[in-house]
Amino acid sequence: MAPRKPKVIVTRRLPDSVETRMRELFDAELNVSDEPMSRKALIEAMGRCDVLASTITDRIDAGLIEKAGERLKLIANFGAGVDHIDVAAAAARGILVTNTPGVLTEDTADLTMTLMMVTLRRVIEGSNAVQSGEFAGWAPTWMLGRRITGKRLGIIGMGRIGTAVARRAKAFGLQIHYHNRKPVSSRVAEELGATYWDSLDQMLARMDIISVHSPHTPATYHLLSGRRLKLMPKHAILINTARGEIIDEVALADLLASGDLAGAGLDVFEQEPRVNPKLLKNPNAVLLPHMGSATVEARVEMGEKVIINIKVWMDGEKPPDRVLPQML
Ligand code: 8YV
Repeated sequence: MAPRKPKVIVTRRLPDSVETRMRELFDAELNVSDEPMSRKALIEAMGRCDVLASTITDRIDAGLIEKAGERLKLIANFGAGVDHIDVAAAAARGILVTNTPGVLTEDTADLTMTLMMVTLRRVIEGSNAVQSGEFAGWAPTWMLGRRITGKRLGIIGMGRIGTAVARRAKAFGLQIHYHNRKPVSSRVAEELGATYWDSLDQMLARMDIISVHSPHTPATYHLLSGRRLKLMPKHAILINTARGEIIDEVALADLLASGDLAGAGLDVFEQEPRVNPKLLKNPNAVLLPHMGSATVEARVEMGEKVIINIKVWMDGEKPPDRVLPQML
């Protein structure tokens, strides 16, 4: 039986309205400083709470779960991706894991389109040119990017976010292609005019833009390996708003540096917050600090989902957003 007011330790600062509600409903301990928790601090927290409200900056591996106290029954993650949590180890210890899917879909899809357009149309370079006083007047052959309409977009991972990107991209006149574990329903395929590729290699070799939307799991780690990245045409660009680990970042940086790939728009990196120095120096790389879900609305709704998951668990029911090992 869950305690009447469970001890909930919140590992990072969350929106004010979320934190206030958490204090009303739970015995909530907030992180006022917003400093990411060290491993030591996490062990200490997991030793004395009923619920840990975690974020992506907490690496909750099997070793940490092994040290968790008897009280810990729920890890209610603020975020959809749970690759920073060993879900199988948690399940083996009887600890539930929940996440916050759905509420960040549209915002992440918007940022994906932004990256696509900013990369193809050289928006950052153009803006920097004006701000640095380099703009000497319009010229017919200066600052030329590539047209978006009519290009082929290959989406890797056609879940909620991949599909939301496809809908937007279709409106921009892109041809939709995708690689997924299985084809989408015929209704969705028809709506999007989408072409399914069971071979990722085949799709990569034929697209103008590739956008990554699969979760990071052992099966998708370096899915875009050096070998696969080399299959992409030289003029193509690569967009990633999913997880850095899905792409071999060193290989990508090398291909961009040698001009064997035209550009990349990246919101996520393999070893955040560290970014490959070769990428930092490359004008064809548009780099953002993991802000796919960074809207006021998404972050509040993510917090509300965390609260609902804890509350439902507290009431003795199954929380709606359970993540089970077999789902990964
Ligand atoms: C979140 C994300 O901001 O939800 C996810 O999986 O990648 C981000 O949009 C982050 O994970 C919060 O923990």
